[in-house]
Parts: sequence; structure tokens; C-alpha cells
Amino acid sequence: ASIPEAQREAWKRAQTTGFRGTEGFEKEFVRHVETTLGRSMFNCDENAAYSATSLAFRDRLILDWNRTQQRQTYIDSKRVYYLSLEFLMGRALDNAMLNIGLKDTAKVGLADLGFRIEDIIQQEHDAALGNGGLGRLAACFLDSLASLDFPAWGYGLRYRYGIFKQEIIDGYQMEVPDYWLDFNPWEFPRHDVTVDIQFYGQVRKQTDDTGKTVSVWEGGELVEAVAYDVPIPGYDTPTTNNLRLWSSKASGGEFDFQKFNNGDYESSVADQQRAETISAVLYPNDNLERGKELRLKQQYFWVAASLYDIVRRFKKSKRPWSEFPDQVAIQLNDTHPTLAIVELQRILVDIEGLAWDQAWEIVTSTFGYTNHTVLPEALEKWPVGLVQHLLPRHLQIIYDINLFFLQAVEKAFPDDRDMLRRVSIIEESQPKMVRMAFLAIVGSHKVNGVAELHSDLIKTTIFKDFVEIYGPDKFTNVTNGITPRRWLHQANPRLSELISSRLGGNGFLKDLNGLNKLELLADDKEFRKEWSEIKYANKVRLAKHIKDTMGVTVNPASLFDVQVKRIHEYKRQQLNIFGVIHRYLALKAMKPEERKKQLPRVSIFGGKAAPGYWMAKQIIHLINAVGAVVNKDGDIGDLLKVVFLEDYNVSKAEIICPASDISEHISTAGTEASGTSNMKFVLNGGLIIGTCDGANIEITREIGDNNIFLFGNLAEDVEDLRHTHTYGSHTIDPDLDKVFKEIEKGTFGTPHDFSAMIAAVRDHGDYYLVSDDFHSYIETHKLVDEAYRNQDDWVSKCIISVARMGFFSSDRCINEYAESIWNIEPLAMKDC
Ligand code: T68
Repeated sequence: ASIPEAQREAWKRAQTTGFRGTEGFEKEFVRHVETTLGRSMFNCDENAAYSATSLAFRDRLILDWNRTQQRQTYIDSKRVYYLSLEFLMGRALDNAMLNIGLKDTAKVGLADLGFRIEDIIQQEHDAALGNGGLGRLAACFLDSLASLDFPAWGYGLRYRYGIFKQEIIDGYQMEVPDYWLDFNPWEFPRHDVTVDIQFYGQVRKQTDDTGKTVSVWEGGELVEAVAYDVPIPGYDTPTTNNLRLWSSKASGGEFDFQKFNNGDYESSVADQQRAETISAVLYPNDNLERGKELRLKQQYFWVAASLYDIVRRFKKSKRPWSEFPDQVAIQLNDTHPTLAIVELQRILVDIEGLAWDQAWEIVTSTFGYTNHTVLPEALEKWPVGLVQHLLPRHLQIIYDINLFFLQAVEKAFPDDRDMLRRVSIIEESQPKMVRMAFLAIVGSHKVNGVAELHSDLIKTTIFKDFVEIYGPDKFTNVTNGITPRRWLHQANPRLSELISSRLGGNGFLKDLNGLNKLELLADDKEFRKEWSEIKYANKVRLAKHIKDTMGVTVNPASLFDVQVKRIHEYKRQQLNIFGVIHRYLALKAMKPEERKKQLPRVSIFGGKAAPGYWMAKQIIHLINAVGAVVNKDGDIGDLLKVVFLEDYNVSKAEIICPASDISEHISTAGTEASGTSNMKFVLNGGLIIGTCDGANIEITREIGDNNIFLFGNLAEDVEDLRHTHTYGSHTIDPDLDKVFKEIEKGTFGTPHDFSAMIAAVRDHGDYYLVSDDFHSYIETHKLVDEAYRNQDDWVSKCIISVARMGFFSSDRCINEYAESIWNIEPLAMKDC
């Protein structure tokens, strides 16, 4: 407001607008090749062309980003902040081109200049700052938040190394570091946006002028957080939101010059490296918490920097603190950012001088907590001693939060002494532990699960007592969703185009329920034919990828059976591979004439095992060992192929999902909170074989139970079954036993290599119910074969399923969060 008119005019005259048409794109492209990259027509390889294209698009994005941020600051309405330790973004260029609506422009421009756009897109290294579903969900949410014009920021860590690259060597997983930041055109370093983050030290009580006792946290060490901003373009809207990632470095510059000048060079470099270690690497575990000090440091570093930023932004508006929750909603993606609750309470009480109760009211009105798992090994707990050492003031605050909470519980439930022990934020174990999920519940106004069954389960199992204490309204469900932009339009351009041609436009990409009109075409011969051709072409593309990367030839006319996701016993890739062995034995036992009548199948696996998860690595090894035998068996030929795809990641998922006929979502009932790839596969015209678990249940409800192959025991029966295994008599399914005996004969290599997998079922209680579900699994696969033989019916099922998938858009999901948890409205850019 204080800028003189003449200056404003000068700024306006000089304003850049970014390119629009092909010519504009080409100009920007060549400018970047020549002046940013210092190259020319004669040495512009595909990688340089990728860089120049990205920079041209980045320039456009940042202009929209600036306008969006200015507008959001000016209107100053409520913002939502999504705190996630993981953002599994994948590639940015294709997404940016499609969301801005200039992919065709770039395609023509690149062709003029001598490049194929597909080759250029493939130059990009995936941004793989996540493990699996949780991180990818955060990425889909950012896309929806921007596409729906919500004023929203993501906050995360800028890991130097994302999830490791997986190599398969002699059938075993090897991990290679993922150094991805060599050249990243999508981030803007903000060297002026830095925060000093404190660790260790002591707390001193002192009396202020008014006679009040205040706590002062002093001493310890400082690490500097530097912001890196990643623009997030919405689809078909100028709204471009921000993902702010924090990077750590030694506070106060390169290294400690005092130490350096005193000749202590080594130690000054060591300090610097220690600081940089905080954001160095993503922990590669999904659904497992291992309680390492560095992980806790990462959490506090990221949370403290983000809250400093959020509070600084709020304070600029000069509003009273009581309005904080009207301006700010913070969503905790799992318990990883739970310290944010404690940090905000500390800022308000220790630094801003608010009374405890007033501060706590603000804190609890601000936060929402999303739970993603009921697996006990994944629930975060930190040793009290470790928290005390690293964050002494925070531990005091946690104890106070717990004290006030338990006092209230005691008052409300005077007769239930055991209740206090059960719900205490501090677990009275040896050593004592801080239960992060309980802290997250106590410090939030809403807690949500990620699919209906899961949200019910948390209310009746792990958080049962809290439902008693707070009443049922604090707990809610928001079923996960996926962005149709990346998972249909980008991954499956031909299908997207076919749909758009029949629906009369791209509207379904912003209102996925629009797909339901496709149902009228389910029996349309011509439509079915085009649909099948696209599926076939996508299978040819995947077959080529399999050939190029794994050297295995597969026939695209086979039924493609896919299971790609993190390798975990609860996800039961072992059930799948045992089923494959069963199929192989059955084929071997057939006479040649009978064999000829069988339907050819390709079993495709992919996914990473946490480097320290031995059993998961054994499962990968067995899959590869089976592939090695089956794929070269002359009796079998095309009837069965087994492939383990190396290094499954987001960009590979974009090739795999469109090419699947049937995908496997076969977790032990009650263990998979939601699953999101199940949604991706169905949206791409594939069917599902799955258990009654997670979002499979709602997918069934939406698409109809004749369009999905469900099998296995129900969640409500799992506990009893486990009990029988341990205390009753446990008999192994006879067909599974044959599979085990074949493995033990050495058919797939040294039997000893796989003895632990077999023992887990036979001798150690079969916790994941592999044997209990085996028969039903095999029988259901027979139904899949039968159904696939009738291609007309099969394709109709696929069309009907896609038509009914509207519910699983992350747009629907984000709108539910906005309404029931964040109380936030969109802020469109149109009228500015
Ligand atoms: C997944 N969780 C759920 N966790 O397993 C999946 N865990 O059912 C659900 O669909 C998805 O979240 C989204 O809600 C994870 O992916 C992790 O990756 C993880 C990472 C660190 C620590 C614990």
C-alpha cells in the first residue's frame, strides 16, 4: 500500500507474464538452454532439453504462485497447513504441463526443436520423499487442495536422499542411495527464510516483573532450518500453492569460525556435518517405528521450523491470539508431527505469555490428527529419557498436558482406576515411554481414520477409552482418495481421452462423479472395443518395460495379475507367491491337451522391503526364485510368467496401473488401513482380487460386489482364528502344504533360504492367516480365470467399475476434511 504510484507503474510495465503459445514456449526454451544452462543447439541433449522445458514451466508456475500468495495474504482468510514427514511427489514436469493446460503446446514446440516429449518427460528423476501410501496420499492431497482453490501449504523435510533405489541382484534386494538433488528445477531455495532450531540444553525457572514464574529453555545447540519452496499447480486454475521443505545446516554459516581460527578445523567441520545429517535421509520404514534419536530430531526440527513460520505469518495480521484457530488449521499426517502440539503450547505459554488454559484451548482447536495404522509395531513411542535429553522443556509440557488430562479423566471416571494407566500419555513401562498417538488425540479437536472399517476399528480397539472420554464426535472417518489428474489423465492419456470424447469434455477430471455417465456405454460394442484396445496398448507398453528392465518376455495377451506395494507380511505377498506356486504345480500336473486350454497369466510383483526387514527380503527372494524356474520351464511357456519389477516408484506405477487386468489387495482383514493403489487400479480399468479390508469394502459398495473378487476371513474373526492357532490345533491347508513340500524339495533353490517363511505359517502361529485364507484365495483366482474368458463381460465390468469410482477422488476427500475438520473455504483467483 505504501508503494508510490510511479514505482507501481514501472513494475507493471516491466512485468513478465510467462509464455502462452508454441512460439513463446520455444523462445523460453532456447533462452534457458543458452543463458541458464550455457549450451546451444549443438550440445542440447535430452537431459538439457528436460532442464530447459522445466525451467520454462517453472517460470510460469512461480508467477501464478506469486499471485496466489499475494491474494491469500491480502484476503487473509483461514489457511490449512498439512504437516507430513513424507511427500511422494513423483515427477513434476508432466503434471505441471497438464495442470497448466500447455502440454500440447510443449509437445509441438519440442517437436519443432527436435525432441519427443515422452523422452523428455522420462529424463526426470522422481521426487521420492516418501515410503508408500502415506507419502503418496500427501502428494494427492496437495494436488486436490490447489485444484479446489484452497489456501493451503504443505510442510515437510527436504531430504538429500529419498527412499533408496532398489536393485535386484541374484534375486536379492540391494539398496542404492537415491541422490536426487543434483539438479532440481522445481525448488526455490529461500536463503532469506531461515529459523534457528534449538536442541538439548536446560530449563530454568525465573520470576518475571509481574511475579509470574516462567520457564526459560537455554543452552544446548542450534541448527539452522532453510526453506525450499516447491510450487504446486492446481488443475485448470491459476491457484498455485506452496510446499515448503526444510533443509538443515549448521547455524551461523558454513562452520564455526571461532573453532576454525583456533585450529580446530576437524571439529568445526564435524559440527557442520552433524547439522546437515538431520535432513540427510528419509527413514525407509513403512508401518514400523524404530525409535532412533535422529528420527526424533528430524521431527522436532521440521515441526519447530514450520510452526515458527505459521506463527510469524499469523502475527503479521495483528489479530488477537484467540483468533488463531479461525486463521489456522494444522493437520497432522500420522503421529510424526505430534510434537507440533507441544511446540505451539510452548510458544504460546513461554514466549507469548498466555495462560496455560487459554493456550491449550487455542492448541486443541487448531490441530487435527489422521491415523494411518492399527499395527502395534507402527505406533510411535519415544523413551522419556530421550525426549528429556533432546527437548527438556517439551517433556515438562508433555507431563503437564498429561497431568491435566488425567485429572479430568479421574473426575469423570472415579470408579475406573485402571483407566488412568491405560490412557496415560506416559506409559509406565521400563523405560517409560511417551505415547505419541495419545498425545495427538488429547491435543487435537478431531481424529480421523482413512477408510470406514479402519475408522471403526480405531474406535473399538486402540482408542476405545478415548471414545469413552471424549464421546464419539471427536472421532470421524475420511476415506482416502487419489487425484484423477495424475492417476487417470497423466498415467493413462488414451483412456482419459476416450472418456472425454464420450462425455463431451474433461469435466470429470474436476468432478469425478461425472464418470457415472459411462455406465450407459458398458454394453456398447464399439466403446468396448476401443476400451480393450487401449488396455492392450497399455499392456504392450508394460511388456516392453519388463523386457527392457528385467529381460523377461511376456505376452500382452495374457491376463496381467499385479501386486505392487511395499513388501510387508501383513500385505501378504507370500500368499500371492504361494498361490503362484500352486498354479505352477497344477499346470505341471496337467496333460498337454488340458494345459493348452488354460488361460495364460503373468504374475507381476513390485515393491521395496525396508532394509532391516529380513522376512520381507526373503519374500522378494522367493518371488525371484520362483520366476527363475517357471519362466524357463518349457512345459509352461506363456501359460505362466513371474516377474519382480525392480525399484517400484511413482513413475513406474504410472506405467503399471493402466496395464493391469487384475490387481491384488490381499492384506489380512483388519490390517490395511485403507490402501490407495486399489483405487488407482480400478480407475484405470482393472478389476481387483482382495480381502474385506480397508477401502476394498467401500470400493465394493460403490462398484457392486459382482465387479470385484473378494475372498478370505473377515476382520471380526481374525482374533479368534489367531487364538485357535496358538492354543487350539492348527492344521495347514492341504494345498498350501503341497506348496511348502515343493519348496522344501529344493525346486526353487536351497530350501533353507525359505524355511523361515514356511515356519511362520506352520510353527509360529500363522499370525497373518495365510493358511486360513489359502483355499478361498485359490478358488477365487479360478473365478477370475473364468470371468476373464468372457471378454465382453469382463470389459463391461471394467467400464461399470470406472463409471462408479467418482467417490474415490481426493477432491471429495479434501472437501470432507475442509468441511468437517478444517472449517475452511476455497479462495478462487478469478476475481482478482
Ligand atoms: C499407509 N501407511 C497405510 N505408512 O498402510 C495404507 N509408517 O493402508 C493407507 O492407505 C495409507 O497409509 C494412506 O492412508 C503408510 O504408508 C508409512 O509409510 C509409514 C512411514 C513411516 C512410519 C510409519
